[in-house]
Amino acid sequence: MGEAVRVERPFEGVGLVVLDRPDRLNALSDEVLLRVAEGLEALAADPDVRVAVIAGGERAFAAGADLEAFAAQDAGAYLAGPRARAWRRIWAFDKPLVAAVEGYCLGGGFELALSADLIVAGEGARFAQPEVNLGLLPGAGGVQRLVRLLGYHRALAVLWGERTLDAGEAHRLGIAHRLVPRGRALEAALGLARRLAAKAPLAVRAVKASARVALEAPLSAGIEHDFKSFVALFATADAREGIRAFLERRSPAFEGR
Ligand code: CO8
Repeated sequence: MGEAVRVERPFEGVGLVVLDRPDRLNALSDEVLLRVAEGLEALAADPDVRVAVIAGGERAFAAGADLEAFAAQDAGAYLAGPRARAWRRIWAFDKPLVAAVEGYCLGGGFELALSADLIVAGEGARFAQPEVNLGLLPGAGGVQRLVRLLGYHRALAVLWGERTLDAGEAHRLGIAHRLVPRGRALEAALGLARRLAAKAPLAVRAVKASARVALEAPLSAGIEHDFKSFVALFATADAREGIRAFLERRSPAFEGR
């Protein structure tokens, strides 16, 4: 694992990916993106990890794509490189992923945060998509996700770089699930991860899979998917345990089976 990205297991059930390239405000080089993808895949494959958190530093979650690296590439080199696939690998992470955002969360950095399921923002966080100022567009899902999140008109103001969202606005608009004092996003994200890790893991992951279907499928197909998923969960030992624990007025002990 390279130095720019660390993968840790801070406590049972939770994995942590930290972008640690503060001198470049965590700009997303090929290496950083690859390490994030590899880190998440390692956490996905680890049966002891139920939830992951992705975090940057105090000044920046990530200030977007590495523009020095972009300057040295043409479109052919970009296409042949690992970036596009790395983004798909990140989106394919199938356990809950919480982003802890402090400071700048720009361009590809904003898209990385939007690739998570929940965002915890520290006051002082700033979200923007400045790509059009560079002759680019948010090519890693930012346009599609922000239009779905904010609606067409509000999203365009952000996507044309006319609107930077501070942490409070991001929270009011539903982009950030929680707003916490500056410097407390990681702590709050880890607390959230710990709570999610205590829930029935197969059910938590099935909800994420269903939510992904909801993004793509017509309503009737989505409901059909959810029904099948519900029946599959009904057959799990964890559902037996969860229901029994409720009736016996005790905390459930879920095993992920
Ligand atoms: N790439 C490379 N280096 C960067 C980047 C970046 N994105 N952002 C900051 N840095 C570097 C600076 O060059 C500087 O380096 P040095 O100390 O050697 O001069 C260091 O980080 C600190 O930055 P600043 O001195 O600029 O700090 P300021 O506090 O003055 O400003 C800003 C902070 C406002 C964040 C400013 O650095 C900035 O505007 N950065 C660029 C932001 C940007 O435009 N990001 C979007 C990039 S485009 C993109 O993300 C497209 C993604 C599309 C993905 C498609 C996939 C298919």
